[in-house]
Parts: sequence; structure tokens; C-alpha cells
Amino acid sequence: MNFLIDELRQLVGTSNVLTEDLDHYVTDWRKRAKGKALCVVRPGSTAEVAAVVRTCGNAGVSIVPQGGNTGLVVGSIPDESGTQVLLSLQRMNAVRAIDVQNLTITVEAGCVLQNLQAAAEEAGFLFPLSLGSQGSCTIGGNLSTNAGGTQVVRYGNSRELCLGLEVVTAEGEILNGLVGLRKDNTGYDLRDVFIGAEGTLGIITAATMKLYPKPAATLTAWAAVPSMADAVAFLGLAHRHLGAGLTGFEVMNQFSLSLVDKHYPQLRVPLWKETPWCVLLENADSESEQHARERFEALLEAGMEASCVTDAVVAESLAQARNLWHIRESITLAQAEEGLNIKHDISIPISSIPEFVRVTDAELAANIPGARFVDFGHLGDGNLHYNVQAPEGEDFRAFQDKYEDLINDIVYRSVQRHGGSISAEHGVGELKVDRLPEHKDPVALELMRRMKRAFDPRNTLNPGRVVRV
Ligand code: FAD
Ligand code: 2HG
Ligand code: ZN
Repeated sequence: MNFLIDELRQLVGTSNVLTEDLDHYVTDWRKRAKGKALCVVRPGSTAEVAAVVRTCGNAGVSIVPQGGNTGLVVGSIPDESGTQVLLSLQRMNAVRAIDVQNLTITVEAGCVLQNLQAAAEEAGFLFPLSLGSQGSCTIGGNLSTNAGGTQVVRYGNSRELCLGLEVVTAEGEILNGLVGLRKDNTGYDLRDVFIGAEGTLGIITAATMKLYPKPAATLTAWAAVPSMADAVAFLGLAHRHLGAGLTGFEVMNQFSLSLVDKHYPQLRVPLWKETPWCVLLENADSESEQHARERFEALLEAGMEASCVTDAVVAESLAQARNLWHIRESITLAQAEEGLNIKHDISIPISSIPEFVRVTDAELAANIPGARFVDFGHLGDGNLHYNVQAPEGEDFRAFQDKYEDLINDIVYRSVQRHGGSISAEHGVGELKVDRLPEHKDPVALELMRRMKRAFDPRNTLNPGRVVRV
């Protein structure tokens, strides 16, 4: 395969084909899995991506696209064979254009989400996609996983924020779909096909994304709630009181907050000791700070009156609001500090979530002695991160070997019984590819296989992820 490495060096420059010190590229964010790459290629333009894809295709070598490598389902690292090329989009990180009247921004796939947010902010707009990993993840990775995050309740997932894509196909052609149109009914929506495809149907090289006006005022509150049923009742009140002003509604159980308190005591988690659940919510108002505050206070009063809220704090400054969000976004890191855990990124109709948590907690507790539950997530979207941590002091790998399949069976069967999905926002990757047939409609799965064969007939784009053909 040395001839291929030489050819790739000619295409993208010697310094952009790496064969040593690849740990960072081949290990997944959770350090759960480690692969081996023939080499890492870092093209600097769409034409170079297309040339790399053609060259690898001709050599029968498969490609794994990678953005920030923050994915949580083992989709962005090569397998263990040492024969795959890892294609990093990192160097393609430019903001190509901002159209202030069309409210759009066009960026290359490797643009880090935080830099995209900053470019929007500098132009006087809001780009609302917001994730704990935003300092490292890229817009190409966000679109390829259809990432959600903490503003979905108002602005939707990555898919809803995207108007157009530039994609390199498995054959190495360049599909120029970088349109800024909100309406375009000229046939099948190819953009939607590549979003959420996790690099299995094409390589996203650039995207045109929506911008929004900045709100006049944003308020953040942290509330103690006695149960998940109360959290759901409070969400209903928040919708009624705030309407489209409700931009985020997160829930966190006591154990997840205890991990933040234990590993990041400087963050000073409010209220968590006295209550089994806390809620973090945000109100963005287009009128004024005063208007926002009046509506927010009326909501909290209504919550207290209905006894679904027992205590609450409203952030008095931007710094306080940021700290509250920082606490929420530190749960994933605090879990990692505590040790690996078994993650379930699931969605359930919101009305069924209290019952889901009640019966699934009970079934797990009965079967997995001492297991600890890290339950939190985007309740406003019906998306829970329903994670299971090994008993305190127990070795995770031994716990995983003994219980992972049983835990997944219990959780995913319960998800199915409650009409939910086994992947809400993180994707399928390698981690869930063999679970999918049990949970996906068989006709839908067969159509997915046919799409994969049509878009990638040689099965060279991220093979073995999302769907096996
Ligand atoms: P990568 O991890 O590099 O890749 C993800 C997948 O997309 C892989 O299958 C890869 O092959 C493919 N891919 C990457 N770039 C391209 C491209 N240009 N073209 C085609 N395929 C491509 N996710 C959420 O949805 N919501 C959250 O709130 C959230 N919070 C997180 C918090 C933390 C601390 C961490 C570590 C992760 C979190 N994630 C969250 C998961 C992760 O950040 C997202 O899935 C993110 O969208 C991945 O982007 P990335 O650039 O890191 O992609
Ligand atoms: C979040 O919402 C992420 O913080 C990560 O989606 C979830 O750690 C997790 O399971
Ligand atoms: Zn999440």
C-alpha cells in the first residue's frame, strides 16, 4: 500500500499525509475504542477531497471521514484492520460567505462549531446550534450526525438549520448543492440524504446554514422539581407561558449533578442536594429584558403553585447564566472522570417519559446490583441520556463484560415498548449498528441498505457504520 500513500502525498502534500503518532485520530472521544489507520489524509480543498476519494476508490481502499472526533457512537475512527484511510476535514475550516439579507452563512465542513457561532455573532446574528463539544466538533460532523444539543426545542436539530450542502460522492464527483433557498421542490431532497448519514453516503465539504436574529434578552433559570412527572408538567407550563421564547429545557437527576459536584466542586451546583431532579431552562425574548423577566417570573410562580417546582434560582447576570449552562455541559466530562459508563441516547414521547424512567429504573435495579443511573438530557425534545455507571469502586471493563448486553436489552426493549428511538441525536456508528435491525422498521432498514448500495456501490465510505450491506 506504499504506492497509495505516495499518490496521496502527491495529491495533498507530504506534510498532510500522516503515518505516525496517530493515536489522537484513531481513538474515540470516550477512549472506549481504538482503531488503526493506513494513514491520515488532510486535504485542503474540495477538489483535493474528490481526488483522494477517487484515488482510494480505484485502489479499493475504504475511507473514514473525521471532523472533531467528538462522536459518541464509534463512527469517526478506523476499524482495527490498518487498511482504512482516515480523511480529516480539519484543514477545511474557512467561513466562505455570509449573506445578511438571506440570513445565511456558508462554511467549510471542518469549521469548528464555536468558530461558526463566533462568525455569526460578529456579523450580528445568532447561530443557535449549541453542544458541550462545540470547542472541538465541526459543522461537517454536526450535519453528519444530525446533532441536537440544547436549543432544539426552539430551533430544531442540525438538519433544520441547513439549507444547502456541497458533497463529494463515493465516486469522487462534487455535488454542488450550496443553495440558500428555503423553498426548493425540484425533486428528491438530496441534502437530507447526506445529513445524519455519518459519512456512509458521501463526504460533506461545505454547508449553507441558517442565521437568526439575536434575542433582545435571554434569561436562564435552575429549578428543583420533585419527580420526572413534575418536570414534564413544568415543561407544559413553560410552553404555555413562554411560547416560542422557550429555547432550552434540560433535566438532570441528582446522581448526575453529584458527579459534577464531586469532580468540579468549583462550579457550585445549586439546589441539587435537596431534590431528586433539577431543570435548567432558558427564555429568549425578542422584546426586552423586562418583558422576559415578567414572563419568566410568572412561569416560576405558576410552577410553584402547581407544586411541580419546589425552589428556583434565576441567573442575575450573563456570567451566572453561563455558569449554570457550564454545570449542565460538564455532566459528560464528570461521567468520564468517574470512569467509562454505558450510554443510552434515547428519545421517547415526552408524555411517556415518567413511566419509562419508573419501570426501567426498577428493572435495572432488580437485575444489576449497585448500578448507578446518570439520567439527564434534553427533556424539551423528549431526549434522555439514560446512562448506567458501574457500582462505586468497581472496575468498568469487568462490569461491561458482565452486564453491557443485559443493560442494553433492558433499556432498548423498554424504549421500544414506549414508542421511542434507540438513537436520538448521537447517531448509530458502530456501537448501535447491530442493534438497529431489532428496532427499525424492516422496510425502512431495507430501503436504507438500497440507498447505501446506490450511493456507495463499492462500500468504501465508512463501511460497517449505520447499516451493514
Ligand atoms: P466526528 O466525531 O469526527 O464524526 C462523527 C460522524 O460523522 C462520523 O461517522 C464521521 O465519519 C462523520 N463525519 C464527520 N465529518 C464528516 C464530513 N465532513 N462528511 C461526512 N461525514 C463526516 N451530540 C449531540 O447531538 N448533542 C449534544 O448535546 C452533544 N454533546 C456532546 C458533549 C460532549 C462533551 C461530547 C464529547 C460529545 C457531544 N455530542 C453531542 C456528540 C458529538 O459532539 C456530536 O455527534 C458532533 O456532531 C460530532 O461532530 P465531530 O465534528 O466531532 O464529528
Ligand atoms: C449532552 O447532552 C451530550 O451532554 C452527551 O449529548 C450525553 O454524555 C452523554 O451521554
Ligand atoms: Zn445530548
